[in-house]
Amino acid sequence: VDHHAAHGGEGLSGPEADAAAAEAAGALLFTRPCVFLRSVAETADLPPPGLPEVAFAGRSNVGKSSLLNALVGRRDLARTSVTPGRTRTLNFYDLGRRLVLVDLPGYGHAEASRSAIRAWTALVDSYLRGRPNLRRACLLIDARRGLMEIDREVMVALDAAALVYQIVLTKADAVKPGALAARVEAIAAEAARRPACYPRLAVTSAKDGSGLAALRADLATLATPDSNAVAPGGPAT
Ligand SMILES: Nc1nc2c(ncn2[C@@H]2O[C@H](COP(=O)(O)OP(=O)(O)OP(=O)(O)O)[C@@H](O)[C@H]2O)c(=O)[nH]1
Ligand SMILES: [Mg+2]
Repeated sequence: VDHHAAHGGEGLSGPEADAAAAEAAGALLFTRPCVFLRSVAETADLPPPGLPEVAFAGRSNVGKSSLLNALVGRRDLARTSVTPGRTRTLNFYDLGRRLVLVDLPGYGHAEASRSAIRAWTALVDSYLRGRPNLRRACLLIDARRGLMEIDREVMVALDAAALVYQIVLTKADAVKPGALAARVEAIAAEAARRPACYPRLAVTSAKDGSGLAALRADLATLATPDSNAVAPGGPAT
């Protein structure tokens, strides 16, 4: 669609202009420096609640760390691996002092021991349920597989915690467009029946960058306002 032709050369208007403005705000936020804050293996070590937080949850190997890196445009901020279960701690990253991104350890790792599963559940559960500044969980789903039983169990737990969560499909590059569209439709229908599930599905690829601008725009709405834009008592230095 040629937006300029459609609107008499006056540029975007209406929903398209809103979407473009939201993506610009998202792009601005996500180009700000992202720095590692801390790794947490025990509930007692959680940082005191401060800035709004967004957590990235999902099955082991779904692409949580890769997505986080892709969102902030860094190759190696969050550690990724071909070995499932690589991320074993909650890893906190400060994005421009406006939003904290939290990389969670994956669940559903086939080789995980019972005690490891219990430890995951206890730590992640207490974080997800007891975090007043946690604004949203991104629930990552592998586009090649779709929702699995364990994902549904997590959705039930998130619904019970009344924590808003957003489904983010990962690895969209690895699925043919027709199959991807069908998968999105099926998951959206299921998501619509979940009380705490955010209605907008994100369809992303850390590999080719698709869907990242829209997700950045969504997440930017949760950040604290830009403190450099309006500083009481004069501009920040
Ligand atoms: N094709 C494709 N592969 C991806 C994409 N994102 C991640 N991967 C691959 O998926 C594997 C797991 O990625 P990670 O980002 O480490 O996954 P994770 O969810 O953080 O894994 P854990 O920390 O073990 O729970 C790696 O081999 C990545 O290269 C993507 O968008 N497309
Ligand atoms: Mg990881």
